[in-house]
Amino acid sequence: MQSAELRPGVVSIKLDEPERSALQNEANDIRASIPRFTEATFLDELRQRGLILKARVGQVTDFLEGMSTHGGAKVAIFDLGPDSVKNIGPTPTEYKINEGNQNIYDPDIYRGLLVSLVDWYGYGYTTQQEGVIHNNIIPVEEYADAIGHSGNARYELGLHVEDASFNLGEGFDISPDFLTLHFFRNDKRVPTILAIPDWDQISPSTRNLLSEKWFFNQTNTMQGGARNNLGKPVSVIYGPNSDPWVRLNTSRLNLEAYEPDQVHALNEFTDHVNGQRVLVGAKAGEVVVFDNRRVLHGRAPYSEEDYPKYDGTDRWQRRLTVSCDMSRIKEFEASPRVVDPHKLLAKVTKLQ
Ligand SMILES: O=C(O)CCC(=O)C(=O)O
Ligand SMILES: [Fe+2]
Repeated sequence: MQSAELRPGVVSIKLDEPERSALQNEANDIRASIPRFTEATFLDELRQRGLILKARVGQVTDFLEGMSTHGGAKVAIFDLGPDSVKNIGPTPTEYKINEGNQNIYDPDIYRGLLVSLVDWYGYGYTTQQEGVIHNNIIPVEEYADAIGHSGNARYELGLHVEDASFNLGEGFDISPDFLTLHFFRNDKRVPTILAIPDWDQISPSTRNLLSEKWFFNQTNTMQGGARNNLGKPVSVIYGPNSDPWVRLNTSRLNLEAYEPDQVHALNEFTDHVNGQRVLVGAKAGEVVVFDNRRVLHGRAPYSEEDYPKYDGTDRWQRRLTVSCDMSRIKEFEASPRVVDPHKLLAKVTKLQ
């Protein structure tokens, strides 16, 4: 593979021909059997194949293993080429999964193989998009004006780490380690926003305060909103001291609930990360992989000329959230690879 560091922590990757054809051969081999899979058994099958394939794409595997430690690259943009997203059909205009639609598209094979190289476990939520595992991130007319909803188009999707409110600490965490955003279509190159905190620029008092457990993340609208809040206070900053981890959704801070010094700390951190924003306008065939502990993300508003048409040609991103540790997730599953946040709530409640 060829890699280039676009800026600190952000790497772009192009596969070499042998790597590309190793993936392609695997994809060709499995394509015809897709109709007999569910999303979960499809990913199980790719997991088996990935564990064998990794010897043939050693460099890619090593790179992803580095990311897996949460100590390597923070963002990787894999260019799988336009051929990897051929024949995908029109961009959906709503989340509804029709009867008989298994919600598996050919290109899902490539991303599924990539995550399988390092045994990342793809999963979904009962509370999101009717419990599918691969989420369609698309503009949806009904949500065009909904703040904090990834289906919106009018407003920026504020910086967040995914499912911050479902991360309540060790043993109580169903939030993803990594996000994998596979771009099926993005002709206008509507950008994803990424932000990596620069900890040297955060004041020590803010860092200290955000490391204490008093903050309640609000569940985002796509996960059912307030009715799925779990009500256990957390620290915004956690993990290693040298390169801390974050759980925060900056678009739902609920500042009224906190003391002035806490509000100040939240504002300082939010202002900082907003200043760190980098725009990545991924193109069809690219998979953007990023660390959901060390990187915040969002999406720019659609400009007037890029505004969605809802006619099958709009931006289409398929997201798979993954965990490096499947046992952390399995404990809360309602069905294979689909977690139920209410099971997490039950565990929290039992403890109180
Ligand atoms: O649409 C994007 O680029 C990012 C949306 C988002 O927040 C997500 O997929 O989790
Ligand atoms: Fe997100």
